[in-house]
Amino acid sequence: MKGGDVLPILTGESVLVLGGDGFCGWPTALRFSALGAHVTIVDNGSRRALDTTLGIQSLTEIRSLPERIAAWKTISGRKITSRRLDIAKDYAALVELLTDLKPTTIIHFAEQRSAPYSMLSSEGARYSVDNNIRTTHNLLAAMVEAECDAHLMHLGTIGIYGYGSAGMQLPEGYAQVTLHGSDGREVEREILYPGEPVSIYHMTKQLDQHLCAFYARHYGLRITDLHQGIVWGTQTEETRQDPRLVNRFDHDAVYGTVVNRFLVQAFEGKPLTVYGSGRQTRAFIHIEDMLTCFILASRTPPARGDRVRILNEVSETSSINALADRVAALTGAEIAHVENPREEPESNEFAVDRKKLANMGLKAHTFDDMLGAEVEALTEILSGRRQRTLPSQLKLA
Ligand code: NAD
Ligand code: USQ
Repeated sequence: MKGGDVLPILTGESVLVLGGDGFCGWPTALRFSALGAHVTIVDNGSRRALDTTLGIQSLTEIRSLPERIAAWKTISGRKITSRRLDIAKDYAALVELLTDLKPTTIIHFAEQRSAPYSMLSSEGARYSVDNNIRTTHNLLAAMVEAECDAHLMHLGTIGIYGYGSAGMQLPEGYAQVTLHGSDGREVEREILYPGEPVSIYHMTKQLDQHLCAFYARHYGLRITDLHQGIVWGTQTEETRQDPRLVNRFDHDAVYGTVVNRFLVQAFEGKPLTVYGSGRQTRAFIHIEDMLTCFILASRTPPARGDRVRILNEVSETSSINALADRVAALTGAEIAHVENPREEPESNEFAVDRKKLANMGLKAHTFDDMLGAEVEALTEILSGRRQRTLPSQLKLA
């Protein structure tokens, strides 16, 4: 179900993409637009501002949001509208927007998403909590106030549970427990699976999950919380149609995720920086599969009165060592074990139940299927920029 297939299956839908200028949000806005939805992006530009503050930048040359949107109109003939709005701060404008727009689907990406940034300083921690909890709670409260019946898809994260699955698969949100009453009775309950986040950022996602559960239970909002793994890959069917549509690609130590970092390190002829033992195991999903998950989830919203639906959005798990080995095999890069700058368990197993999206039709791609193509895509992206940033072309070994 890619944009290239262009079946306008979403005609008549009004989709609000909060954080639609970001790495996940921009390709999502394009995919929903390509499928016929009327898309509105809300973003406050905070991520671009943080890049400036931290002295980092996307490897790809991303255009301003108005330029991106204008390019999409030229190329596809489809209109995306946008609003610059701080969802954490301008509650009244958010209520007004929901009242006027009456979206059928809201996809909420608008949060500070770097675990390292949230642990860098008290400023990073406080900003992450203030921003993330307020965007989510303002949105939920605004939906109630504006009597908005949209299906809300919130971006959560699989790491809210910590990184151990106690010899079992992490369930999709809920766990059956047996409690023992004072009279000796056994009481069966189904509870939200307990989180054990290892960063302030991941903790904000756990708090979000409780907010979503409350608003679904108490106000009948229809909510899906997608517990997403580390998204890898850069370009999608739509973003590769024109250089002005290119997605962002972070590879610095704060916002760059591990696959991107390893690929760029290989490109630069530097060793791959495996933190600590490399026996940390993480969950991953390719960016095209991420888009498919959003389409699948948007087509099957929960009913009013349902509890918050939790979907584990993960294609595979891998240790960082195994990932480094794969990148090294593809590129000939060296591997270096460096001191781990993060506070995280040095070693963990990680198994995740991901049947729900598979049952909806997700046929997930793996590193085996897609990593070689990503190396080629990156080579293509960088071919115009090599002189400025990177010394050598990646060679497929
Ligand atoms: P990103 O930083 O690229 O994009 C987030 C966007 O939200 C930015 O454009 C930012 O300006 C905007 N934003 C932040 N706070 C805002 C506010 N108060 N008002 C309006 N706009 C605001 O991040 P991303 O990688 O696209 O991640 C999107 C979401 O997906 C996040 O919630 C993140 O936690 C989640 N997620 C990402 C990954 C991943 O690997 N990238 C994995 C799992 C979950
Ligand atoms: N790592 C290295 N070397 C590096 C960079 C990272 O070994 O050069 C290791 C880290 O120590 C960590 C693992 O790779 O053990 C993953 O780190 P990451 O930066 O790729 O991803 P993470 O911090 O987990 O965060 C990312 C996104 C976040 C999302 C999360 C999904 O930034 O928004 O929520 O993935 S998850 O952690 O599965 O919940």
